[in-house]
Amino acid sequence: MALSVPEQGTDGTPFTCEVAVTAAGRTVPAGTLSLDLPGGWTAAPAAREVPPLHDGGSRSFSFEVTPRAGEGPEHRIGAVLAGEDWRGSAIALVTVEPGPPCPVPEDGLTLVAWDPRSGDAVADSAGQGRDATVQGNPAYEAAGPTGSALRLDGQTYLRTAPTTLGFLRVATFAAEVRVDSASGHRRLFDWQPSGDDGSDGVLIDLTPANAVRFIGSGTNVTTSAVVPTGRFVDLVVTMSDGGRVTVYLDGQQAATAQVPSTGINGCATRELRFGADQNGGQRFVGAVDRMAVFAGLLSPEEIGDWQNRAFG
Ligand SMILES: [Ca+2]
Repeated sequence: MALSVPEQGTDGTPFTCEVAVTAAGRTVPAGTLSLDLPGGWTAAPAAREVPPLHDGGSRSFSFEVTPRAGEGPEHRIGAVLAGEDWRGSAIALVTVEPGPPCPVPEDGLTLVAWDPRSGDAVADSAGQGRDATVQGNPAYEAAGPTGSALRLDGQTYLRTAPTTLGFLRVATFAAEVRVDSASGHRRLFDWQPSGDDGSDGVLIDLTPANAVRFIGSGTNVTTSAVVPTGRFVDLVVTMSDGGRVTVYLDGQQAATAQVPSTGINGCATRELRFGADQNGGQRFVGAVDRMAVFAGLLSPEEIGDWQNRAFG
């Protein structure tokens, strides 16, 4: 018996599985041919009756198999031909890329958009309900691109109620920030347990040298993009489907880095923060005006227009 299947399958897309039965050296009596499939997979028909095959004879039987993504990529398919008191079998392997562990947001969706103006509440202009609260001192400066920037005095940061982001194959993070000094690691966006290696969630921060760092998609990369101090900078970080991280400063590409193409696992539920980690530490010092996160990859041409995309 021999099983013929494609090397690669796609979740939910049927493929043909061909089973060749050959009688070599003896007659194969009549039997029932069926497939032994991974959980959730289906075959049509479920079974086929195989007539007796005389020595030297050969016949092929086909099944339509619908695969399902599982936890790992490799799946084993078995074919079993069985009679009253005998059975023969064969196996083959099919690769099906694992599916995301939770839903992927609509491509390009604005996940959150904040424009701090006054007080301790910052509404989510994206309409996704990710409103933020100012933790610390809600003090504003008549500065920044909108003329109302939230002062981040070392005690102050933004936090949402616990929220899930979904699985992000691509993402864009954007903020108008002013860095006042360089000292230690300081958070920009944070939706990741402290100390995580990037397999759970994502964060973007500045290193002690003000270089932009990205932790997500299972890894930690410090880019060569250094944010200048003392003035507002339009900072955008994109992650492509292939794991390409690009940092733009004031609309110009400043650095690229590579992370695995796994994607950002945003499936947990935790606070989205700007300016501090999940423990309230590693606080950013300076000021911030508009911020947004997109479940999409903004192209170099679209980078300069992220504010309109987020706030209309
Ligand atoms: Ca503002």
